[in-house]
Amino acid sequence: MKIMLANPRGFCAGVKRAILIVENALKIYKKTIYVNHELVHNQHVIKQLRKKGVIFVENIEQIPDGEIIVFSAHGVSKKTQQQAIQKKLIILNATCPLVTKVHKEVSACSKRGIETILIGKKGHAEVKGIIGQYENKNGKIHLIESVKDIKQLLIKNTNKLHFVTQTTLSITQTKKIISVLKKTFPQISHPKKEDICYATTNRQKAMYNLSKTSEIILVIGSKNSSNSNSLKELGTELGVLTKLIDSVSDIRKKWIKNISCIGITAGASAPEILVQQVIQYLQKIGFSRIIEINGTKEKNFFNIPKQLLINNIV
Ligand code: 0CN
Ligand code: SF4
Repeated sequence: MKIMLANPRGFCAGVKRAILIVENALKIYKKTIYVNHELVHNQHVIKQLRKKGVIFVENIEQIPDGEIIVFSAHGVSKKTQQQAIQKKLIILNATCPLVTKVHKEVSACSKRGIETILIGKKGHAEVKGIIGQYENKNGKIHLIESVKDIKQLLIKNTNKLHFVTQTTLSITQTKKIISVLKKTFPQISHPKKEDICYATTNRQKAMYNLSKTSEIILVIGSKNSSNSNSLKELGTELGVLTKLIDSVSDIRKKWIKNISCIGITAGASAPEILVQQVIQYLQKIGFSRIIEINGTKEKNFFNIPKQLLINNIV
């Protein structure tokens, strides 16, 4: 009985950077660090940071004036940023640079009054932050989640229209939406480089190889993690029973009964230790062979703000 391990899997550069920002801030400031929203969407990471004294809030009004706030990897609206400034909070921005790229696009459209369509998941923190970059009252940002939402769109000037996407969506689903969007609005402009990020893309590519041999795929990631859900959806689309699990304790024996090959991957916010715990459990019950599948090598790295460098070593 064997285990197939996806590559790449787990932490992306944006998540590593966000965690390092908080950990270094704890060491440097030696006081309570507040984070707006969950720093990254992973229960294990959040639990570990809580143990170190980090306080997570959904509304920055909950933070006393003058304290330290970290903006989560998913980014915040301009309004939230303003509120933080008004409260004289010390702002440490852990927004992933690839989310900031989308913010800049939307902000530019807003300034030029170009109506913008955002493909994304309603209510998701990143989506709220992106929508919150569009402040022009004479223009509008429209959120669509699916092809059927396109029909409902009321666009003032279809010649001045742009689209962007959330960074962690399913590539296949998003392609379908974009193709209908382009047919419906032939003049629509779009980003030069795709908004779906490299980490989302590479982890989804790795699912294809994993699905070839696996009878079941375990995706390690939390329920509110968009990129982890995209992996789960893709596995299911590829015809493999795919389960999203937070940790080893979520595995049900009935899923793996009579199974000889289990695929394992992890979302961009899931730490490798959770993968290793799953492997250890499976090894104990007879999955003795581990095969690491080759995949795209990731060299992406994002710097942290200078004031958070410790001994100038990141
Ligand atoms: O799981 P994450 O924290 O976030 P989503 O996939 O839900 O967006 O992973 C990091 C991604 C970002 C931003
Ligand atoms: Fe950045 Fe992509 Fe990671 Fe999100 S999943 S933090 S956009 S690199």
